[in-house]
Amino acid sequence: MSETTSFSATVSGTIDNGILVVTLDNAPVNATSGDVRAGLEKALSHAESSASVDAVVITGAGKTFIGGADIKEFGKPALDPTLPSVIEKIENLEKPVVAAINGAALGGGLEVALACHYRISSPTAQVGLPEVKLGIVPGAGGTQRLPRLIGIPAALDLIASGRIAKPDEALKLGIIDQIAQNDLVPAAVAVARNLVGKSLRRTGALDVAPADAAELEKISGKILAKARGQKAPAEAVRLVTSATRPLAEGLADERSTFLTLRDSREAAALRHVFFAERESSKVDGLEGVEPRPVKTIGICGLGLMGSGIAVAALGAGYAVIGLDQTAEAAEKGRERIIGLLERNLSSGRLDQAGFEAQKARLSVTASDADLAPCDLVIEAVFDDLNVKIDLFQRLDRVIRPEAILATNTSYLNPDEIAAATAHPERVIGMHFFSPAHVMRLLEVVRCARTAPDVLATGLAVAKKLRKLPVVTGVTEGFIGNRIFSAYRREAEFLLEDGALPHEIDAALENYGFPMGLFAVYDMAGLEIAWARRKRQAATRDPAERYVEIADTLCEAGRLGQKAGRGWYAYPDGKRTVDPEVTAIIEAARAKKGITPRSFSTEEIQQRMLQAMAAEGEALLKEGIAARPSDIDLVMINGYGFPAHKGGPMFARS
Ligand code: T1G
Repeated sequence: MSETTSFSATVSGTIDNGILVVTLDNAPVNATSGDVRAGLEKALSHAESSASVDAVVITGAGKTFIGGADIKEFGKPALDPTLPSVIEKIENLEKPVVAAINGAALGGGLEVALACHYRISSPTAQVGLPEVKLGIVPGAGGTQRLPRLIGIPAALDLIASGRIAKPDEALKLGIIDQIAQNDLVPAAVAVARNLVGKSLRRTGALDVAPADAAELEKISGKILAKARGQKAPAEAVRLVTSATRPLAEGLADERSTFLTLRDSREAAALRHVFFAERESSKVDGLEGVEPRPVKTIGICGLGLMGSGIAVAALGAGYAVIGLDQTAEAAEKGRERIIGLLERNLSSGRLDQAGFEAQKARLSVTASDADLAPCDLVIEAVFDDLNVKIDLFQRLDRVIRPEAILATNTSYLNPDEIAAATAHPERVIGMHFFSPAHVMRLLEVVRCARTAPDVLATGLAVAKKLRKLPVVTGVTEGFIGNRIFSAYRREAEFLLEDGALPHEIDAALENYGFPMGLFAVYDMAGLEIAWARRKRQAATRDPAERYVEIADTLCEAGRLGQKAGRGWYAYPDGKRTVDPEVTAIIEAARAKKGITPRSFSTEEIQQRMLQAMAAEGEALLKEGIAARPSDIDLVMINGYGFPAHKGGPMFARS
C-alpha cells in the first residue's frame, strides 16, 4: 500500500497495486459537502490520467459510507462541482469504479454508489433515498438510475416512502451486487482488479424494465393517498414512472424539480424537524454529566401503558421485572406483554431467537421486594396521587439508593410525588404516549429536585428505547397536553362563536392532521376531560370564558364513540354529524347571547394555530420548554401535527 494522497481536506487516496482506494472522511456522516465533492472530482481526474491507476474503490471513513448531501448547505449558494457532475464523472470514467459501502449510503450517498460500476457492501450497511422525508426528491440521479437497476415498481416503493433497505433486501433487489463477508475494502479491491479491462456496466445506460401499468397505478395511488397533500412524494412518483425517457432528459427534470422543492416551505419545515430531532436530547448543563448505568428496569402496573413500556424496554435489550397488585394481575400482565411480543414475531419485526431472548428477560411479580435489583423503576399505575405516592414510598424501602424512580403520570404533579419520597433527587417523569411500544415521543419531566445525572439517565434510556425524548418542566399536562387543552379550548370557543364540530375537524384535516379534534375527542372519550373540569370547577376564575357545551354533552350521556354518541353520532359505527349536538351548541350560544357567524377553513386554521403557538410561547417564557423546536416535536409526534408544516412554532414564523 503506497502513501496517502490528500485530494482535499476530507478526501484521500492510497494505491493498492494499481487500485486507487478513495476514502471520504467528513465527520459525522461523510455528507457530500463542497470539499468532499471537490476532493472526489480531483481523485477521479487523477485516476483517469495516471497510468499507475487501473481502477478505483470509493469508501467512507467511520461507520457511514455517505449520509447524503450536506443538508446544512441547503439554502446557501451551490459550490461547484455539483454532486450530479461528480456522479456523471464516476459513471463515465473509462476505468472501473467500485463502491465499498461500509455503512449508511443514503440520498446523495446512494446516488454516488449507483453511478459506480459495481457495489459491494458490508453486512451492516443500509441504503436508501430518504429525500421525500425532507420534502425534496433525489437530486443527483436517484429517480433515474434506481429504476434502471431494480425496475420502476421497486424504485417507486423505496423513493416515495424514503425507507431504508438492509443489505439482504438491497442484494435481492439488485441495488448492490455483493455483501462482503470479511474485510470490505480488500474485497472491493479484488472486485475492482477483476473488472480491469472488462466492459463496464454503466447504470445510466441500462434500459428500464417495462412495468405493468395497472400495478404502477395501484402503487402510485397508495403513495399519493398517504402523502396527504405533500408535494415531494407526488413529484417522486412522476419522475420515477417517467424514467423510461432518455437519461439526460430525466436527469434535467429531476434536478430542476429538486431545486424547486429544496427551496419550498415544506422542505424548510421538514429540515427544521430533522435538526430539531437531533437537538432535543441536548440539554444545557448536562454536558459531561454521566448517566447512571441501567440494565434492569422495573415496571409497576402492567396494564395497556405498562405492558407497552415493557415491550419497548425488552426490545431495547433491558431485563424487565413487572410488578402488579396480585399474582394473577401480574400473570395477566405477563400474558399481555408476551402477546405483544408474539405480534412482533408474526409481523417479522422480531425473529424467533429475538422473541425467545426477550421473553427470557421478562419476569413478573406481585412482591415489591422482587424489584430490588432494578436500576430504574417506571410506574404506570392508576393516575391517582395517593396511589403513586404510596407505591414510591414502598419502593424507597426496596430499591438501591442509586436506583431511579420514574413516574409516567400525564396530569399529576411529579414534584408532589417526589416530595413524598425519601430521595426526591432520584425521581423523574417519563411520560410515554400510548401505545408505548409504538409511539416514539417521550416527555422526560425534569422535576424541581431531579439530579442532573438522573435527568441524563432518563435521556440515555429514552435513546436506547429508540424514543424521541423532549425535556419538559413541571406544569399541568407538561408540553403536549397543555397545548392540546389550549387548542381544544379555542375549538370550543369557535363552537360558541358559530362554527360546528365537523367544520373545525374538516379544517384541521385540510391542514394535514390525520383526524379532526372532535373526532379524536370522541375516540378518546369525553369523561376524563369532564372529570378534570369538574375537579377544577371550584377554583376556576369566573371571569375566564368557560364553554359548557362539552359538560352538557356528558350530562346527556354523550361520552364519545364507545357510548355510541359524543360530538358526533355513530349509527352502525359511522361518524355522523348529529343535529342534536348542533341544537345543544345553538342553545349554548343563545344562553350567552352570542350571535353566531360562519368561519372559513383558513380562519379556523389560523385561530387554532394561534392558540397552539400562544401556549407554546407561554411554555417557553415559564421555562417549561427549552426551545420552540421541542414544542414542534411534541405536537408532531404526539398529536398528529403534520410534520411537513414543521409544528406550531415553526408554522407561525
Ligand atoms: N447533512 C448534514 N448533517 C447531517 C446529515 C446530512 N445529510 N445527516 C446527519 N447529519 C448530522 C446530524 O444533524 C447530527 O448532527 C449528526 O450528523 C449525526 O446525525 C442530492 C439532496 C446518516 C443514518 O436524509 O439519516 O442527499 O446533532 O444523530 O444516528 O439527492 O444522520 O451531531 O450536530 O442522525 O448515526 C439525504 C440523513 C440528504 C440522511 C446517521 N440524506 N441522516 O445516523 O447520526 S438530501 C438523509 C441520517 C440528499 C441528494 C439529496 C442519519 C444517519 P449533530 P445522527 P446517526
